[in-house]
Amino acid sequence: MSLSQSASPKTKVPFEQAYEVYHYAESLCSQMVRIACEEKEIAWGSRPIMLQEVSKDGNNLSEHYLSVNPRGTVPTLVHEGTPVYDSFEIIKYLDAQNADSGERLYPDDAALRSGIEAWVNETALFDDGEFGKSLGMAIPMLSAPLIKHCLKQQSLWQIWSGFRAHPISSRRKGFRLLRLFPIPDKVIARAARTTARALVHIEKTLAESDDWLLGPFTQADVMLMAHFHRLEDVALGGLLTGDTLPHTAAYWQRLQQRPSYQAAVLDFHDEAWRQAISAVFGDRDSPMSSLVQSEIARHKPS
Ligand SMILES: N[C@@H](CCC(=O)N[C@@H](CS)C(=O)NCC(=O)O)C(=O)O
Repeated sequence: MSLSQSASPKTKVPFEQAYEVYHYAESLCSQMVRIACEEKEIAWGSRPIMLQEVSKDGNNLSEHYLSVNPRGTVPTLVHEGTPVYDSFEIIKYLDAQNADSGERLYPDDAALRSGIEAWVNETALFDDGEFGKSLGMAIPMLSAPLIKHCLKQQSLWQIWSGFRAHPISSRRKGFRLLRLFPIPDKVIARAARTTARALVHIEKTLAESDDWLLGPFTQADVMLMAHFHRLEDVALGGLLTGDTLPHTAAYWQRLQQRPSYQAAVLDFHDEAWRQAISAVFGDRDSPMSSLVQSEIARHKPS
């Protein structure tokens, strides 16, 4: 089974700048690609997209955007008219095309590449992946209460018709179910356990490197920067401060100090998403916080 559509033949799309990114301000995968552009010091044209699950005015399933990305997901990189899909592939593509500019995010060194690949597998959001299995497939589940809140701002009719054309059948169904029914506890609990295990793995890895995840700053750090930001959005940011995971807490501080965090993440806020965060969590910790904490305690080396 192919987890990526990057290998499919692509039709050229109109373009004005060499690099254009179709993206949604608050999407995890869009953040990853914007961070990579900043780290690579690449000038890019912004093509903002609104997601149907965030607003009734969403245009990711419009005829126009489906002609750019037939799966209707963001981000898409368009390089001189050629679309490139999947954030984790886009980052490698940007790095290969601009090897001499900015940070080397996916260096030639074979050992480093295999380390990066393992972290890409852990942190990527695969279109057809199993939700809850890895950090990349768990974080969207932890975000589900925010998406549910946004979906509830839309009428049942808007949901029904809005998602009718979603090219990914599991999402066509999933967004409608999320609008109608409570999120099953066991789904969220699995995501919380996976997140805890991944954080302990990150902590152990950092204990040996104490700089970036694999030594030099790479694609793995780009992807984690976006995930950690999302943990804050879902009121689990407390896991990244204090003494629970000290190496991870210090690493998160270092990540936030990189100019790319400001330029590619903090500078791209969307009102509907921010409003969902304050409506769902306010100033409270996530109800998942204690479960994640106890799982961390179970897996953490004493
Ligand atoms: N494999 C893709 C996943 C992209 C993806 O699922 N993006 C989300 C936002 S983070 C999206 O577009 N959601 C809209 C939808 O599924 O309708 C990637 O890595 O870029």
